[in-house]
Amino acid sequence: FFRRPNPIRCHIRNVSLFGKDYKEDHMTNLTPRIINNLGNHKHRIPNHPIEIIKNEIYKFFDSKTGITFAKFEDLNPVVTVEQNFDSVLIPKDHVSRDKKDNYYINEDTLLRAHTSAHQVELLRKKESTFLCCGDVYRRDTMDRSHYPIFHQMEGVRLFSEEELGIPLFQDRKQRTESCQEHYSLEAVEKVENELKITLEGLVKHLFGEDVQYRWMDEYFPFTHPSFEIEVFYEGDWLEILGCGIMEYQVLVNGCSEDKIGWAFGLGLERLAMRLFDINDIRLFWKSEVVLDQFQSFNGDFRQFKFVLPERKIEPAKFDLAFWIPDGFHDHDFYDIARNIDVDDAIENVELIDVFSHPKTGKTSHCYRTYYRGALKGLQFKDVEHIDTAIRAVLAEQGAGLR
Ligand code: FA5
Ligand code: MG
Repeated sequence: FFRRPNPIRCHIRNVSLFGKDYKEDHMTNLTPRIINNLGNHKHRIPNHPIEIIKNEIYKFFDSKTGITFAKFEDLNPVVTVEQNFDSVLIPKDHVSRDKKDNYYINEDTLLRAHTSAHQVELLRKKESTFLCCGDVYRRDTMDRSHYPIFHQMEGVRLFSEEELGIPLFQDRKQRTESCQEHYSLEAVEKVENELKITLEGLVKHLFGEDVQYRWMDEYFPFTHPSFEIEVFYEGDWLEILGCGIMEYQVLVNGCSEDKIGWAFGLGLERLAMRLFDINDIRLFWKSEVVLDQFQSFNGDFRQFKFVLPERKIEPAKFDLAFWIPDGFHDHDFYDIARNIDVDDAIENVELIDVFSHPKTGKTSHCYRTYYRGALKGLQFKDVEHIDTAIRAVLAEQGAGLR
């Protein structure tokens, strides 16, 4: 399966991944485009900006926190539904399980959508203080800060009653906004404080003491309370990580029911974009150019300047309107486009019009696709064949082109 994907077949049948065979079923939506890039993890390519950020985070945790974090960065991205969702308490009917958002290999197996998929498995191995880094996969929108494959770093730290020096547990009957029902308020305050000091330290370590950042309240099924950190970038707030006090049930699942802990998950591309001013996420996949420039990186973030490729031509725009087949979602369109656009000619896609016909009840979508390479501008003639191939796949899938 390392041949170029056939642009017409949009998803796979039976497939072998890392030496294991998987059967197709009604959930299968993994595409050749993704399969061909599977395991192509940037966090392990020397001098790649993603690897540089990873090492810098390791360096921070090794030198500034005073304790040792075990490191995992080679865990299989093929995970079970149980690992990705159930083990971290994501409810059966939760939207994040949706086929439109994930690459399913079949109903039991998918490509991990977050590194949190490994929390419980590592806890069960008696790891209590660890960093876990990996490539993650999501069917998402197409624009300059979203890519179907990106990299996350997970951090977990557990504390025993002995380490914390105060009682961990108290039956509080009900949870409140700031505390789960099982833990004492003092223990939660102490761990939350430790988490915040650690992550603020990391943000300042990466971006400098005067970085503009803010804490936001969040919700995750596997932490409570939960927070996010955003940093200021290009005139706006950019979300870089989610975190919180681990749900007690996750610790129970991980056979660590006598402890309390914090966890975080951060996006390495987002950090690298902000740090090196890499304003187009596709650039991380242009290894030749990126590695060439990072050859001269000497470890000094404040001095290093990434030179963005100049693209003189404006994006070429194509509009495409069609009656959608049953159950069609905009993420399906992006994935059809991505599967054909193997060289990343598409900069972004916008759903610009949705219209329901009052008589037939049919719904029409209109997408505007902007073609411009991450390295160079593209002309109509360079990309026309992609537009044609997208139309062919849509027609094959029962879309009524307008
Ligand atoms: C999660 O994935 C949680 N597992 C994080 C977490 C771990 C919370 C542990 C609590 C405890 P979220 O979907 O928000 O959360 O993604 C985390 C980070 O990944 C985001 O803050 C962002 O930096 C990055 N990210 C998310 N989607 C994309 C994408 N499509 N492209 C690039 N980066 C992304
Ligand atoms: Mg988020």
